[in-house]
Amino acid sequence: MKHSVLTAFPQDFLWGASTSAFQCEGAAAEDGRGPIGRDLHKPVPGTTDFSVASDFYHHYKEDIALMAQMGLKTFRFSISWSRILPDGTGEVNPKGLEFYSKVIDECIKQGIEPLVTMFHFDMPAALERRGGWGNPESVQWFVDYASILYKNYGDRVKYWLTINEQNVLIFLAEKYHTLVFPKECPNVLQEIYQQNHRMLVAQAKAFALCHQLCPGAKIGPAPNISFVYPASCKPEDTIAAENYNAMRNWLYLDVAVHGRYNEIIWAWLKEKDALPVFAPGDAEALAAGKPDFIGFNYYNTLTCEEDDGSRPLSQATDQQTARGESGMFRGCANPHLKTSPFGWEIDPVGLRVTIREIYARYHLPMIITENGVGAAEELTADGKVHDDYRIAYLKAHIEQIGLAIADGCEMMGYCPWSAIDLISTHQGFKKRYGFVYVNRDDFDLKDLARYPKDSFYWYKKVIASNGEDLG
Ligand code: BGP
Repeated sequence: MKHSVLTAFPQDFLWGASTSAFQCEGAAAEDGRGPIGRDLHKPVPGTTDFSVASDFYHHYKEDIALMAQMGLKTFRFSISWSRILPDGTGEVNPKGLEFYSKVIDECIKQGIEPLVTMFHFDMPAALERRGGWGNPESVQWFVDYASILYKNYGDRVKYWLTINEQNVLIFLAEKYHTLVFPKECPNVLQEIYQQNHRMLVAQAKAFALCHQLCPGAKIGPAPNISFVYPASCKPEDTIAAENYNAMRNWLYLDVAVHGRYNEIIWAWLKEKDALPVFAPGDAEALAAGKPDFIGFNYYNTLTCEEDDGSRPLSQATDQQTARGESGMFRGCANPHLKTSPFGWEIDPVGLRVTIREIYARYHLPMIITENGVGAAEELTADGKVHDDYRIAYLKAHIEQIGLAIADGCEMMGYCPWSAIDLISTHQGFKKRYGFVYVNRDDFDLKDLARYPKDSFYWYKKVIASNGEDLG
């Protein structure tokens, strides 16, 4: 649809930016924080560990002041479960509680709405030792943790997100061990989807508890949604794309919003003898916990074709690369799209497609909780970073959000990844996303000084004009 007049961004649109605790805080062993699983494993060769990260723990005031200078209306950050509960359950760490209280207060003082993710890829090591999401008690662990957050911060935090990219945890589980597997695991697929089920139940209970303990607050999920295109108009390719969409995207949102499983995935799991087993009360919990909005991370779309068994299936190398599933779909490259320096396809129009599709399916307001481009960057001699490619990337995506709003979709906000430079999930500090350069490398901590990049000043203008001036 071509629009002759574009609808303006809503006046209360939440222009923001995102980070996550383990990727930016550092202070890994400070003030009583318990280790997370990653702290105990060797980092990917050639990349830093997570002990110092961007040292947000000690720079939070300066960082939030920079965010305020940029004009951010919201800051999406995550709380480290093991900073609040070093053992994952039981004794609360007062210093941990205090840290996030100070971060929240600082945001509010600077006129920035905190948008809090409860769990972003950082399961406490103590809980991993007890089996992680493989332990049936994990549902209650998460609910108890959520309850502590609501009771301590619910007076100030109006927007909550439950689990970051649960779908990524699931589809990378076997390859990257994003879940903990029991020693004896005869049916790996069933185990993965059983753990997935526990997370979904935990999330639904966290939705309900939020509404009970924090009246007026709003809560949503935060999956990574990559709409899947069929490689051609061959009908079988469309079936494959529907399968892939169901498995990667809709399974998570169908349960979160409607409290029931996606039928395509249910049928596939049944055929594989991998259906999750419901504990007593699970069905009721899924039906009772409802989100107020949908948060989703968007980096690109994916493309696939029919898997007719004639060629090997593509393997996912990371969260944004198309993969294959025997008899369901075979991921392939999209010849119409360019890729980022780190190999991810770039598809701004796909964001509009994704927004329209999510809205058609769920009719809830949406906030984009991550979107951005990673690049290797260097400071110039005069302390600048000329990230024109980031400006071009974000501009193209914001234009598409504007078009989706004109299409009638309800958008609450946009939080690019990331507010400041931080450590990539598996490519270290050399893959930077921030509006603010953090002066360190993978193995040289330098002075950790902050330098606004060109994109910082550009985004400031975008926000000041409420999305009218995209430069
Ligand atoms: C998302 C994660 C983030 C973030 C981002 C960029 O999947 O939620 O934590 O890291 O991707 O990915 P990467 O760091 O792998 O480049």
